[in-house]
Amino acid sequence: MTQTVKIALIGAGFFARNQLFAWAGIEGAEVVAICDRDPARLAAAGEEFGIARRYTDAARLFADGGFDVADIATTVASHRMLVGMAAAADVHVICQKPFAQTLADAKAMVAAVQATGKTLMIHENFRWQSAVRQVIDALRSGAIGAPFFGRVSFRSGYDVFSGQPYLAEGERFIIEDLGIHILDIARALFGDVTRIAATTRRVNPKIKGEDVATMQLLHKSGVTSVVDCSYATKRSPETFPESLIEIDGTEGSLRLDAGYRLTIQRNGGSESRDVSPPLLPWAERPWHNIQESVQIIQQHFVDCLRDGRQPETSGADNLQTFALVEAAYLSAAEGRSVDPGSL
Ligand code: NAD
Ligand code: 89Y
Repeated sequence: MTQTVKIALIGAGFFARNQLFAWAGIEGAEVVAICDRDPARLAAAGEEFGIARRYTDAARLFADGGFDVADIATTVASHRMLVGMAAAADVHVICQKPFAQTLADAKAMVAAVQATGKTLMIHENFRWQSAVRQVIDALRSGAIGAPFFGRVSFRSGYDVFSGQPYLAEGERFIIEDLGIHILDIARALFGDVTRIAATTRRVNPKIKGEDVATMQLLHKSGVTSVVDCSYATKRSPETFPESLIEIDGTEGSLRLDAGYRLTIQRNGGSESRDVSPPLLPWAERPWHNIQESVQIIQQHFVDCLRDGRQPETSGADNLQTFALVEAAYLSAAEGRSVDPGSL
């Protein structure tokens, strides 16, 4: 594929703005149409990014066509319907996380796009944050030998509810919204999981779902990892939205500490470096870490289309991350460990 990749973005809300900025920075990609059922949001995004083709009805967007990729940036309730429409229109698909409301839906959505032969990528971007990527690369290069223990930790008191009010309203919160990313990082580091045990708590009385989750994972590789997430942690410095990582390996250990400092220790020596993400021209702190990963994952998608390969977080791959989310909720509800493969 050498010509421009034409994209239609559906859902012009809080997060889509990052996706629109990122597309504008990717050579050979162009957003040709935009859709949001909210006319005010549609107009605001259309004006800011100079997109003339605007729709309030996704069915009309697909009927008019003229694009190669549907980039779905709506909240989860509409994902199944929109992915179905994209499959029927025979276009490639990017869909935001959480991919679906149930694992059965997620499997059906993967099958629907697979039947068309088109590419489906879940916008699972945290594993693409440049600091996290440095950890993945160091581990895969054997910097600390074979890993046997890992911890991926996201603890914050940042107010995510003002930008995303729906997060306060769902029966489920932190595992489905944020833990999904952190579980995906654990998979990127240590591979797929055979058992997970989780506990959850709601600390903030103003929200419906859980805002603390502590999960222990046994990976097929033999690694045990702890994935812990909290939006109830009042501490200074506030580390939102950093994922902190520590890994023990047979030859040494590695830490990604607060402030984007990566330390690798081996043979009695210690090497530490700053792996802070760049501040892209359109980005703002503290979100710049996430914003850069949006640019990187969208570039990865375009590269995959050009090279005819599957994205790292393809729909099929994401079923494993999604199953971990479901298994974590089941484990917490029933007080037992769960094999995500059994779901
Ligand atoms: P939002 O509510 O601000 O925006 C969603 C938009 O979609 C709204 O403007 C709404 O009108 C529109 N919409 C909903 N259903 C539609 C339909 N059927 N047709 C057309 N438009 C429709 O939500 P948000 O905070 O931008 O989140 C969107 C998605 O992005 C969520 O799934 C969320 O989990 C995800 N998200 C991902 C990251 C990340 O780092 N990957 C960060 C934040 C949010
Ligand atoms: O929705 C969430 C996400 O995907 O990244 C951070 C976030 O915006 C709030 O938890």
